Amino acid sequence: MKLQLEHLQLEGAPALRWRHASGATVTVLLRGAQVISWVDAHGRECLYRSPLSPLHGTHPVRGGIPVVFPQFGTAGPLPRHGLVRTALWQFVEPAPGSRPTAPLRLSWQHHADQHPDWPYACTCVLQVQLDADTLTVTLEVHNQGPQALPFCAALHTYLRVPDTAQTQLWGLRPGLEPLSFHAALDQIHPDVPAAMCLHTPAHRVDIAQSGFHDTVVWNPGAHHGLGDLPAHGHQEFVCVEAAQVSPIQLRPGAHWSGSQSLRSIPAA
Ligand code: TA6
Repeated sequence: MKLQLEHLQLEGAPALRWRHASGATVTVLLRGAQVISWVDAHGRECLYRSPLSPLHGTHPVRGGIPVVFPQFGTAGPLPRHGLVRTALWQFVEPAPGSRPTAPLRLSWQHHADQHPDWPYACTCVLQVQLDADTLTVTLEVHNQGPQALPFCAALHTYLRVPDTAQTQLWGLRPGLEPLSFHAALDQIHPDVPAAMCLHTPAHRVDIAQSGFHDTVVWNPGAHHGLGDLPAHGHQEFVCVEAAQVSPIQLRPGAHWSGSQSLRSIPAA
């Protein structure tokens, strides 16, 4: 299926939108290579984005799929969740003759002298693969320096739900009761099996990950106090994040990649 590519400005922010023949679309900001919208073939917006979070400017956009790299949270000297989610990425033009369904790629390059607290040379590529009911996002890291590259990473996915009170996350661990969302929670689940499901009465999203060892589940709850989230915004999303919270040491010249695949399935 051919993907139609559109370059656009959203609230003054450069973005790309790909449209699948099924009608599904994905929209990605060049800033942060952040997916900010995924509409499935049934016309359902599957990701949450806060109406109080502008797309332009310097603050991270709250919603969609923020890319976390090379630091997770505040576990290190860099800004929370690292450097790349507010950086300008470059769209990688598809090679001539590449398949029409080739994943779409954006790249970010860092030189060892660019940031005193992170003296490493690397290139990251974010790949976005869109099908009728599935979105797969892959983060690739290439260590271009002479020493091992230490990093953590995550795809910090905000899955939109009608009401968190009627939402359950299945499959975090075999035999574990599904996770419900009646209060703030911020959980790191190591070594998650491959497949999970975010279930609501009218819809579910099957979630699979590879390369990332952990899954982080987050909802800020009613007393979130976040200036870029409406008072009741916490009721409209659950973050299910493919994450590598424990640091990876990537050998010189080596590559690493991690993916999250999301499949949107209306209730029968
Ligand atoms: O992934 C969960 C988390 O680390 C939470 O602790 C919370 O900080 C959330 O990420 C959002 O972080 P942000 O910097 O986007 O507000």
